Amino acid sequence: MKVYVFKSLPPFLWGYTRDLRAMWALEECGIAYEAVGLDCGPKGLQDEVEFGVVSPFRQVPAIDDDGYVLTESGAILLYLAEKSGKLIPSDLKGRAQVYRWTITSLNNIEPFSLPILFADLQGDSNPHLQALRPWHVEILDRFLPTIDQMLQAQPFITGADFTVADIILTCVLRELRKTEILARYPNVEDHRRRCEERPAFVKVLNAYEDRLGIPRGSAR
Ligand SMILES: N[C@@H](CCC(=O)N[C@@H](CS)C(=O)NCC(=O)O)C(=O)O
Repeated sequence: MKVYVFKSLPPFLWGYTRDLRAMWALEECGIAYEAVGLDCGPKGLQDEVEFGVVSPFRQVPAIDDDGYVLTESGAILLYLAEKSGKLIPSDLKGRAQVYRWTITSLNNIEPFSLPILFADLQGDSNPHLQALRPWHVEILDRFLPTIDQMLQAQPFITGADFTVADIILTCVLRELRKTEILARYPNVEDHRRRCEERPAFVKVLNAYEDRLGIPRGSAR
């Protein structure tokens, strides 16, 4: 399977990009893959002719499974789980819980975590995002207490087992890892730490840093 990932990125994006999600899931699912590296910006994913065929919005990640092309990190992770029969239960109701919490991360949390990340990265050069930051934090402070309580009662977001919903949750919450917000949610932070300690994530993060040609630990 081919997976389209970044091979160059500006430093402020190191460790935040969504190709990490796809690579992590491929490793966890034990699917053999070839990483196709693209440069960020013109001459890379914006201008590369072949990539326009693979990804309608010219965005990373994308996969090509023997001619079957898929984009959207959430869809890719669910596909990999279904294909391998790993990181997702086999029964319909169990699978629906994985869909539910994957969508919660992408639909309830990421629309607010991402603008907070960009507000912090862009600082005073983007007063509009700065002005919205308290409101975005307030909304997350509505969702995260529930997730914190859940993760106090169970090790993973859908229950006893690690699933692709935990990969998405971890990666979305990594967008907040340098903020003040997650310190308020110790069980959420503990979940993120446990997930990031998994050998598959460590391997993928090392490979990500090597591919970008950046020092070990700089995307952590
Ligand atoms: N909803 C998409 C978003 C993909 C996305 O925004 N990818 C970013 C990298 S994390 C990208 O390729 N940005 C470059 C661009 O949009 O030009 C997903 O979850 O896969």
